Amino acid sequence: MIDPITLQQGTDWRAQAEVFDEIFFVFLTLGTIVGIIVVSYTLWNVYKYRDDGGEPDEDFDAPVVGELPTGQGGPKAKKLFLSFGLSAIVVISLVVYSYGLLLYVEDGPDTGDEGDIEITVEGYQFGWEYIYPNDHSQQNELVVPADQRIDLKITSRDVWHNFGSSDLRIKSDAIPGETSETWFSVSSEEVEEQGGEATYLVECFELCGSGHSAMKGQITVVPQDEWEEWYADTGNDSETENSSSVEGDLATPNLKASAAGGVST
Ligand SMILES: [Cu+2]
Repeated sequence: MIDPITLQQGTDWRAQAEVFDEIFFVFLTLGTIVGIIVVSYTLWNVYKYRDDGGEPDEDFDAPVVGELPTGQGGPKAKKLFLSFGLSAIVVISLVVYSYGLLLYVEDGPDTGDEGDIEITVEGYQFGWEYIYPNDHSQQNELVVPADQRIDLKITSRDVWHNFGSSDLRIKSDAIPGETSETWFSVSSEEVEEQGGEATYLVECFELCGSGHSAMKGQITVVPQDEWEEWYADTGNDSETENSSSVEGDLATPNLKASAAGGVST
């Protein structure tokens, strides 16, 4: 289980990973509770109404086709409405609750004056190219600052791919001619915890050809000041490598390699 990634302590930013883990936990807990109640009640009835070999009870109010079950002596259909009512309350609350959280996942946190960083991700057979706002582009390793909202515009230059990172709980289609969007953010606390550089595996989640399983990349999150220094250096590089090989790119996925002009092949 991956630790939840908390964001910007003191603000109401939450990482997608944290939101999805919470939804998962709530559904798992409720599902377990409802499951235990239903199975226990069923077993209890199986025992209560077992065939004990005796004569059938004349007064037994058996259900009749086309009529609401009355229950034994109680008001009409009391149990039926009780179970329908309870299920409706549980289901409707879950829908409202999840919908609210998923709207947040869609829109992302409000960045205020801070702004966000918009990066274009282009999938190709077989790798990822990241294009920064200053037109700097590099293959397979995406270097971003901590405590900042990163917006990804994802597309493809050949076939359908799907850009995703399980750790960050992000995943989005990469389709030629179309752009899909997602965002993520990693806190500086998390970066510190991972020793000054937080790394997350990127994978392709759409079978896209023979190199699909090797179509891996990496998201590297570094402290703000370190990133700014690195980013300033990328401004004057005009190279756009068009390597189609993943090999070697991931061998040295560290900041120093990228600072020297993109991860080279
Ligand atoms: Cu792919």
